[in-house]
Amino acid sequence: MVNPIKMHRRLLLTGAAGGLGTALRSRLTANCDVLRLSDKSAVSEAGTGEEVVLADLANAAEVDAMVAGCDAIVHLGGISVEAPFEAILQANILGVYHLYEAARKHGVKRVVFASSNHVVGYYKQGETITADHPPRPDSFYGVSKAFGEDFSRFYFDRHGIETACVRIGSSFPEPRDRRMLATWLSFDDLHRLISACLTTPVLGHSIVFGMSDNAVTWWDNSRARHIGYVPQDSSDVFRDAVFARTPAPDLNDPAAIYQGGGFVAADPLKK
Ligand code: NAI
Ligand code: 15L
Repeated sequence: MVNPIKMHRRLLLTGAAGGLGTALRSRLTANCDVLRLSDKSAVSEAGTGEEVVLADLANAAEVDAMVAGCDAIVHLGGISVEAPFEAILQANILGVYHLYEAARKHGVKRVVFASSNHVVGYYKQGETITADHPPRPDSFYGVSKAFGEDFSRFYFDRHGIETACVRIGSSFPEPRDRRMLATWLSFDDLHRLISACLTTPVLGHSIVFGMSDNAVTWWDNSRARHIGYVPQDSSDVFRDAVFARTPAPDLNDPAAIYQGGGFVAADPLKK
């Protein structure tokens, strides 16, 4: 249970029809007076304190209308897995440009950007990295999230729009495999983290790893203490069950070698 400070009049949630959008929808109404839900796909009817403005992120005019009137943005929308480059280009690269241009025009000053652990997916599972380690994307998808991180840094330096780039690990109801014991982020911790990003007095341009308080981790969040995120959940309660239902990893398999897991082998260029 999260009890966030309500600081925003109208908060935009993109990707509202997706897995995390659906999980956050009920939670984020506590963060604002009006939660504006947006997606390319249909979003179920607005309830109390909600409104729906559909938009394709690849369409600048639709994105402009989606952002108008909002005072902060939680940007989850876009392609969330590996895909052909053209599709990634439209949703994740052009989409980020359209979103930040609309934010600039409409005076939005704070964005929470759903980045991904796949920005650094080619680090090995035996390493611990911080936000200062250079990106090592493992996919076109990971490259698009690295672009979003750089683009938001540019719009912070040039236009003063603060952004938290949340490199989400694996946010699902439960960890699905042994890798996710290290990368898991509960929905409540995701909400805690986003609430912290929305309310910390000075956010600047920050990169934070989106993970719960898991005993095994590859990511060091010490560079993000100013955000004030304190995870309350842990994958550890699922550990025995995950070990019991999954085989021991083949240590020669790239999916077991690299932090990005299966994304390092998902190559849309291979026939
Ligand atoms: P999802 O695929 O369930 O949801 C993404 C939503 O974006 C979908 O509803 C889709 O319709 C919408 N979308 C796609 N292209 C669009 C476009 N051109 N215009 C407007 N909307 C569009 O993904 P999920 O799991 O909810 O993830 C949300 C965000 O968090 C994504 O940006 C993803 O990359 C990121 N993320 C999620 C992780 C997870 O573990 N669930 C891990 C790391 C990052
Ligand atoms: C992601 O970036 C994906 O959006 C999500 O579907 C998961 O696969 C997650 O990373 C992960 O690495 O487990």
